[in-house]
Amino acid sequence: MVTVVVGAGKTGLSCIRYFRRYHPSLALRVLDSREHCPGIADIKKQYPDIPVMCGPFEPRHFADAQRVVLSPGVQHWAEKIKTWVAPTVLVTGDLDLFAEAIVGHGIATIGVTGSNGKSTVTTLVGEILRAQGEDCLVGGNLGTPALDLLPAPGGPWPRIIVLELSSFQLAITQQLPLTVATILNLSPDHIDYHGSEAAYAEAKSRIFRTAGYAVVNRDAPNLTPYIPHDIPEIRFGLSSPEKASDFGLIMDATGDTWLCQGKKRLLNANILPLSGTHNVANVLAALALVARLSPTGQIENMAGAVHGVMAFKGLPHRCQWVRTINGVPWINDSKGTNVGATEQALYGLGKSIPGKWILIAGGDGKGADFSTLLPVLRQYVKAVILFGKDKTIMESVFKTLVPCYLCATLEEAVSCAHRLSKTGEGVLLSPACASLDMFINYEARGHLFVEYVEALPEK
Ligand code: UMA
Ligand code: ADP
Repeated sequence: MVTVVVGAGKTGLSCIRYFRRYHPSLALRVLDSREHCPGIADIKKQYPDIPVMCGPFEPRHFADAQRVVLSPGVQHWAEKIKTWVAPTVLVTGDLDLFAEAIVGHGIATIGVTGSNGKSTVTTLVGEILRAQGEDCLVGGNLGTPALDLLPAPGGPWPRIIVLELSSFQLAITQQLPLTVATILNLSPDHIDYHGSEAAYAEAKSRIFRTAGYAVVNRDAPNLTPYIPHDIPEIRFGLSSPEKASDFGLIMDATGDTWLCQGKKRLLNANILPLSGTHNVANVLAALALVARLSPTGQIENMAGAVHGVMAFKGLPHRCQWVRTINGVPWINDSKGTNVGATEQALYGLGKSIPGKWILIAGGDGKGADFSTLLPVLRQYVKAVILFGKDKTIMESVFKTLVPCYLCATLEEAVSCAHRLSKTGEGVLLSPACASLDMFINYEARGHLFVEYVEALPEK
């Protein structure tokens, strides 16, 4: 009998490492549906004894399976694979292995999902905890697979693990005990993958299935059906906190806005290093998650927490300033991979310049409804420059409202924006689309954008 690891990407590799360290006697097989899978060479070199098969999945690959572990990018195969194996065979994801491994080690876990802000909040929670002197690790969808956060057998365990969790990962996870969990927000994404907005939301809601506490965004009423009633919650939002345990904003008599828990002032909102109201929400969510880890539900070491928030200047490719040319700021928001993110980037940056923005967008739209961007385009955008697979779909939605320019490449889009821009305006790359039609990932897209912008002549 063999354990079948499906997917030879980062997750598949982390599963192999985990099995070799924790269950070295298990027989393994690795499958990947791609004929040319990027991870194969590494696996063959490091683990020459493990059979690896590339190409379409077939029932024979699973005939002798005793367990199947699916990577997030192939979780939609779960139902099909279940028909190929005996009913007793577990078909799960890497997070189920993680859940099994942490039993009895007394660690606290925080889970963060949502359509946007996951990486920012996950990283910020880690920064706050570390600034408070806590022993904590961060990973999951953020980049380091959850299993790679585990120590070698017999090694020291961290006290806290913070995981960014994607809808792909949650859809396949059966049981992940989280001390505190949150869905930050919910806007359409990955519709092509999950089939419908409801299926996407249902996958996200699985984060609460075995959670101890829920941190709830009170500004997101569309999340209400997905919040369980049987676990205690604390809430965050951009209005005044309703309860003493909740997080929110309160304006003082001098007009300063404060991040507060109940009526207790924590931080002045005007001095936060992260810009945009969406980032104020992200900081409130991170503080709420940290508070809920403690038995009192309060932030125990506020000085450490403030230090952590103030030291965090944001992650690359998220509304990151690149250069100012002739009074025109150029901003890289390559991580704006869905309409909700681009909408918030534009609302967040909108008023920061005297003129309007030139938006560079496009790529793989994942079946999204781009018309939700129309109100923010009307308010803040002078022109949209489109490139990538879904550029003509986007043009058909935007063209009655703003001038649209179609380009074959990102480089051409950057030149076009340079030509159109005037002092007082700004240029924002926030594609509202995935990058995979033209780039390896959003980071490669962001790096190229920065390279092209840095090469532009002064006007
Ligand atoms: N694939 C196949 N056949 C296979 C296996 C994978 O075609 O047999 C394809 C997938 O459809 C996908 C790509 O290969 O397009 C990568 O899939 P994967 O499951 O092998 O990915 P990993 O390399 O294991 O990386 C995954 C996450 N990727 C995805 O969910 C697609 C990474 O999140 C995550 O950092 C990593 O695990 C560690 O936990 C990236 C991501 O894009 C950042 N996530 C999506 C997002 O944030 O929107 C969900
Ligand atoms: P994720 O990991 O969920 O993709 P990130 O923290 O990487 O989220 O941020 C990606 C982009 O999403 C940012 O560049 C910004 O445009 C947008 N964004 C960040 N936080 C929020 C939020 N709380 N609400 C809406 N949009 C957000």
